[in-house]
Amino acid sequence: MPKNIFVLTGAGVSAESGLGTFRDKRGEGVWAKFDPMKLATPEAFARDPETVLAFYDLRRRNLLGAEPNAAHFALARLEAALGQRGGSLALVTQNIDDLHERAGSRRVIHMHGELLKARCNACAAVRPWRDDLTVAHACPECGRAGALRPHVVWFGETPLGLDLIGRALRKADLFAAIGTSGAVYPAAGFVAEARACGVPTCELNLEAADNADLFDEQRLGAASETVPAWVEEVVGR
Ligand code: BJW
Repeated sequence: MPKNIFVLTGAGVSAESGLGTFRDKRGEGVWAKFDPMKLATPEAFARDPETVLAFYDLRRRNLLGAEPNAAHFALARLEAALGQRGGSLALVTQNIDDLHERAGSRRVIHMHGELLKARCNACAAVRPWRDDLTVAHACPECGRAGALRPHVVWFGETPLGLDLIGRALRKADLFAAIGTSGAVYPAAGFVAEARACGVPTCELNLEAADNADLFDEQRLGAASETVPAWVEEVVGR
């Protein structure tokens, strides 16, 4: 059984929990309906904070009503199994939801931030936040009003945890990407880094990702089916 596994998850792992994806080949993703440049950039937030906050309020409410699915639970089982055998799972998610944690994953790197946290643009404090967020809210830390924003990573901003991610990639002996379109960097480049280190790579996805040709193995299907089967196989190796 591989000892140190690196798993990158994307919106597809939470799709069956009712959280929408951003892109798909049928043109039904969030970014087919809404312009990301008007909702997911620091410039958009500076120009029109009400619209950006309303978009994230809606998604926060959806998230609070969602439940983890069989793919999230299987990844929590994988972490526990590797731990029992003296190995580790580096679970890096691009998702801002907390479904991995709610399924029992203990260590999750949220490289694009977390929807259930707010960050102050004035003092940089990060706080848990489950309510709607408005420009009238004052920062609980510094008291400044109008500076709170969702603790998420927008286009043009630096993803979080990149040092930890780099170390985990170099240590891995198996790399898997689950439910991600391979369209957004730097996450889409991790598979190439793993390959450069000679690590076997596996894609689990509903439809082939943009970077599908960089994977040694591909398993197409819904994450709630492919991920539990893959985990059972890996744990049994
Ligand atoms: C299923 C399924 C089921 C469905 N079962 N599967 C050219 C080259 C390199 C970089 C750039 C470039 N031009 C611009 C850039 C930079 C830019 C970028 O990559 N742009 C691209 C569009 C080209 N990147 C950035 O700006 C990033 N920052 C950065 O680069 O900083 C510089 C820097 C880098 C390194 C070091 C230091 C500095 C930041 C990116 C931030 C992305 N933010 C968002 C929004 C976050 C908040 C929010 O959620 O609103 O993150 S955009 C959105 O895309 C979100 C996602 O995390 C991200 C990735 O999406 P993901 O997860 O792949 O989802 P989808 O919807 O795309 O795909 C879903 C997949 O699931 C599909 O394949 C389906 O088939 C599948 N699926 N149902 C299994 N049931």
